[in-house]
Amino acid sequence: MSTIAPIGSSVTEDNTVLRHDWSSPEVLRMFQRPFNDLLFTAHSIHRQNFDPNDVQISTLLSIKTGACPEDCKYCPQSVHYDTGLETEKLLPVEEVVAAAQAALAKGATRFCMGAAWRQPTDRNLSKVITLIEAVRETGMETCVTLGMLSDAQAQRLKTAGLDYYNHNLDTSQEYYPEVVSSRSYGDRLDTLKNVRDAGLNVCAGGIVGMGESRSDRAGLLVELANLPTHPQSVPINQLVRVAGTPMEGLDDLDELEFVRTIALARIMLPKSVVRLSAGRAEMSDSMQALCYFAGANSIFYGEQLLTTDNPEMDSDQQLFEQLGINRKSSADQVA
Ligand code: SAM
Ligand code: DTB
Ligand code: SF4
Repeated sequence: MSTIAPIGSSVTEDNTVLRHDWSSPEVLRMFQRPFNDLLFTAHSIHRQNFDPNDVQISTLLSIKTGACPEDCKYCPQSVHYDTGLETEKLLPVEEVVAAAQAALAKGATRFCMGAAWRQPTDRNLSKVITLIEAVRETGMETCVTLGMLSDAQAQRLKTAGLDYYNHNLDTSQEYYPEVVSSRSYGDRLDTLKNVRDAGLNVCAGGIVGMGESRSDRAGLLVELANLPTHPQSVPINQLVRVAGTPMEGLDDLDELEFVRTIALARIMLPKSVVRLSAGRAEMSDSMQALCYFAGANSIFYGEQLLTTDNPEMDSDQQLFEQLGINRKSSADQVA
């Protein structure tokens, strides 16, 4: 018997109710639940929707580095901050394909290419399309993150066979102006609409540990879950505090608060793949294990993210063995 969707929600083929009517006060109340209760709920939902021992592996490559005109206060690639980063023009196709083949050999199923642009020009988009087509030939899934996109640009990427487009909301609407002034939250939502309407899979998440409040973390998750469809992939980044950025001196975020954020992402976005993204190099094994229990089921694998360090591949492999985690061989993780 099929379930009828309550107002403000949709129902999947297996009768899972996906809500799009969350409110921040409701989510804040969940944030405040006893830790064990919150994790039990999140893990139960995780088990209903995924194999709890599978983790999907993506690898990142910065295909155009630094000199970005935007002023995102967390980002080492902004032209506004002196982080000592060496800028690099768009990489040639041979270099990108070699990196994709190496990632495939190490067990990654998706190759994500990031460019430090506000928005690609149509000429640069053509060059990125050449890269996407070449990476697809390796058999890997492709993801790109290039900044804002018009509807026509999103369509071009879809036609080229791109699988995922990453575009993060980063934080709540209210806190966003504290983080970025060179674009608006509305700009981010417009690009996500263009990506969704083109039929691309959406990868959208945010960053925690930027000095935001718990209610901002709740607000970010509300924005993501109340989109017309849940993003297929949800990266939750912990701020990497890079010297030279305005956020370099911020305090540590409490570890358990980060785990709570993952648990809420799992509860509110039950069918989405939740990626434990930037910041893992500073997380203990036990914190990462708690994140996997709370519902994280994807990571970036490889010694570098875009410009900053990620854990050594050997230590990730060792942790996976200790926890009995399998690398998922395809993006289809449904139990
Ligand atoms: N320029 C494009 C854009 O902003 O959409 C794509 C590249 S940008 C580097 C991709 C994402 O990386 C950002 O949206 C942000 O969420 C994340 N990011 C950048 N710097 C970070 C940092 N220091 N710590 C954690 N996440 C970061
Ligand atoms: C995402 O949410 N995190 C990744 C990916 N999407 C593009 C980027 C993390 C960047 C961390 C800082 C750096 O290495 O430059
Ligand atoms: Fe540019 Fe993206 Fe970094 Fe912002 S996050 S400065 S848009 S590369």
